[in-house]
Amino acid sequence: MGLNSFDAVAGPRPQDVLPESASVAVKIVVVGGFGVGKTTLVGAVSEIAPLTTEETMTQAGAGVDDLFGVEEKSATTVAMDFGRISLNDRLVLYLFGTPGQQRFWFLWNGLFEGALGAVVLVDTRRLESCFDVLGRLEEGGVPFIVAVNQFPDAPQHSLEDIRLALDLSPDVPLVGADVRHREAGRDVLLALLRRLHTLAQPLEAR
Ligand SMILES: Nc1nc2c(ncn2[C@@H]2O[C@H](COP(=O)(O)OP(=O)(O)O)[C@@H](O)[C@H]2O)c(=O)[nH]1
Ligand SMILES: [Mg+2]
Repeated sequence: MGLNSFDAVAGPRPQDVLPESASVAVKIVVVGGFGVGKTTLVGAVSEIAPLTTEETMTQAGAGVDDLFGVEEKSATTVAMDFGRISLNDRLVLYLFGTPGQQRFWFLWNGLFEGALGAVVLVDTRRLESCFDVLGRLEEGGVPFIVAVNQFPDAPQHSLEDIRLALDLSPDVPLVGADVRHREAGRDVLLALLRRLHTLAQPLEAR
């Protein structure tokens, strides 16, 4: 099965067809609390029309989903986001964004299967919303980086303070980004790839 078989999802537009040279496909998962910008990140970087399962939040979510700071948000991802980005002629990333709300955690089963790494998005207004996610990644041994999605009205903290607040180990990369912008989103993904590359080296060479 060639890599292009994935394109059945998006249809046969010319830009959807991968170059013949594409030979490495990597699965990356984008996780984080509610409203941190997962769908935005996948949409900003994806070169295929991102597949997103947004559903208007129902009363069922009222009082359960923490809307603090994202009051205008009326849709939430119930299944996941899917996108694709070719980082160069050979390397293609498949992005899977998944909801951070606990009630959707059954979707996590299998999501990390075959995933090389994860991007954890955080919002400084609700840092605690990623604690569970970080715990699950650590438990599962999935390599990850943390990207702080800076919202204009969010408190400005130094990355060092955020690292302390999240109790991140010093070797986990922590970057700032405005994931609405393609370049910023791409830089986040590149930071994860650098991390994966480092982890692939023998300890003494890191
Ligand atoms: N100002 C600002 N707004 C953002 C940013 N990223 C996402 N948003 C907005 O925040 C809301 C939630 O983002 P969304 O991607 O749906 O969050 P998700 O629940 O993690 O998928 C949307 O209205 C986005 O337009 C950002 O970097 N800056
Ligand atoms: Mg979403």
